[in-house]
Amino acid sequence: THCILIGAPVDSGQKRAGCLMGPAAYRVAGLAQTLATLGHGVEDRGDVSPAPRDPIPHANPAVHHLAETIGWTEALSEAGSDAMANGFPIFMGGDHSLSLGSVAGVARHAARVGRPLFVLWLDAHTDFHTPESTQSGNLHGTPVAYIAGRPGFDDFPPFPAPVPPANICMFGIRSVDEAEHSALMPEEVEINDMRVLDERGIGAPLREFLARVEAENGLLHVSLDVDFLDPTIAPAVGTTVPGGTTFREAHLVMELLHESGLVTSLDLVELNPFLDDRGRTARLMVDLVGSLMGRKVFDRPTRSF
Ligand code: DIR
Ligand code: MN
Ligand code: MN
Ligand code: MN
Repeated sequence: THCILIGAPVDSGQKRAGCLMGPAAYRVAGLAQTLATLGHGVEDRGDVSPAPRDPIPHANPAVHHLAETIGWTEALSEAGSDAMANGFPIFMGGDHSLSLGSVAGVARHAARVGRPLFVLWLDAHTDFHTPESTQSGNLHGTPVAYIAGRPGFDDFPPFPAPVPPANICMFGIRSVDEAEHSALMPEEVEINDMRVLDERGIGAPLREFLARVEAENGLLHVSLDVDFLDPTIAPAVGTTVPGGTTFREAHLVMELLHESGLVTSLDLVELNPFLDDRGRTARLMVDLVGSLMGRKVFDRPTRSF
């Protein structure tokens, strides 16, 4: 696989400074070397840097950094769409507002090649707010709503070919705001919250989703938020929520994704290296990418999902 690293040092989607150091931390933790060792080509396109813009006010006074976030969305959509034409983009964040742009770019490519897009959202949160419904005003809580084509993003470029909610699957969910909950209830988004993982394990529901992606010849974008992981193994994130996935659950997800051969793009988001403990969260994220891209202990038949 030709891996294209795209630095997205986005820090404007939330209020705790530090995510802008994420791309540097992934480089220091050896992301490129990990991919090369697995036999992949690696092209680091450096960090995206949108032009500065004048502030835009919003009817919801809590919303902050709206213009800056729109700038990132446009720049990352362009970078993502270009990279999809040449290889496998890995967006190194940056907070989760970067996915407004990364997934928009991937969706433009999917429309271009005439294939349906599926999105796997690995997160403690559903990120289903609109700029109107968010109480924190943190736009990192909004990308899934944008991707699904919810109204309320009038200041943003229209999302290209919105992803049908039934093509969006979430794992790790354990923190949902009331407005997100009521907006999600009537939608067909597949929400595997932590209770589902407790009852069924993570492998069975993931296999079911992958079978749907394969049956429809879909492209699959994976968005991995650090807070998907339990804070005891991944402390470097501003929004820790107890009761997250374990080391082995997370690696199993990545191994099954590799065996499926279906993943076509990846976001690594919300790493705040300023909060890390001797780089261990950055290293864990890089190791998870290693599993996603084919590292294994013993060979198993591929397509065993
Ligand atoms: C919360 C937190 N739902 C908000 N969202 C986070 O501020 O909208 N997403 N942390 O990753
Ligand atoms: Mn272009
Ligand atoms: Mn998130
Ligand atoms: Mn989260």
